[in-house]
Amino acid sequence: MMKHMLSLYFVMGSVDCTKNPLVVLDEAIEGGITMFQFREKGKGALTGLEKYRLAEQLFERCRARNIPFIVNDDVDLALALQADGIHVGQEDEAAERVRDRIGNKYLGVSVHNLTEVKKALAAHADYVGLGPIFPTVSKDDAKQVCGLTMIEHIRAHEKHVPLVAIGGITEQTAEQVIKAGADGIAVISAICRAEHICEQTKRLYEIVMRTKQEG
Ligand code: 3NM
Repeated sequence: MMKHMLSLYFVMGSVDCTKNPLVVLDEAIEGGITMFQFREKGKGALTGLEKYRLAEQLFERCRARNIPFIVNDDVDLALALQADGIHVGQEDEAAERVRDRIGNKYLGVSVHNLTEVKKALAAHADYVGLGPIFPTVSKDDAKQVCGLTMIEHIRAHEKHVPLVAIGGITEQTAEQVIKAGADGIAVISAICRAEHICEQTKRLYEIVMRTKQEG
């Protein structure tokens, strides 16, 4: 179930969009995304009521199409909206504490190595997000690139952990990422920066699903 939802995980905030985020999400949903994360971060990001209003509208769209809606690094917002889950990084609120606060909502944790995967699992994370696999233009404070070998390394030691890969993943690299052992790809720019978002999303979905079936 979780491994299916991670297949094509779209991450986005208003800063990532060159047109109305609601339209971007509609097109991405039409194209076949399997999960969505609201990540309102970076220079010019909305805050306070504006952030809340946008989250509410994006959530509404996901709910109508049965797409799990995850909030990045804002437990209060996730709880206020009754979102489906929360995603936290290593520098955000500690995963154990977040788990206590959210009960059985989905909990995702960003990781960069096997030690962090084991810690996330101990905190009862539902999935881990590993990155950046490749160089990314979408995260100013991204860590050093970990490459496909880190996916293989983690998969070799944690056979069953639901794992989504993130960072610089494109139509050209999605297949390698799944073959290395990821259950899915999480992308910002591969969808946000596409000229035709729906068609691009369909292509990504097809690559991921075909490669997962082959494996
Ligand atoms: N987290 P794009 S990399 C949000 O390494 C995020 O944990 C990362 O955007 C991590 O698909 C990243 O445009 C940005 O590279 C992903």
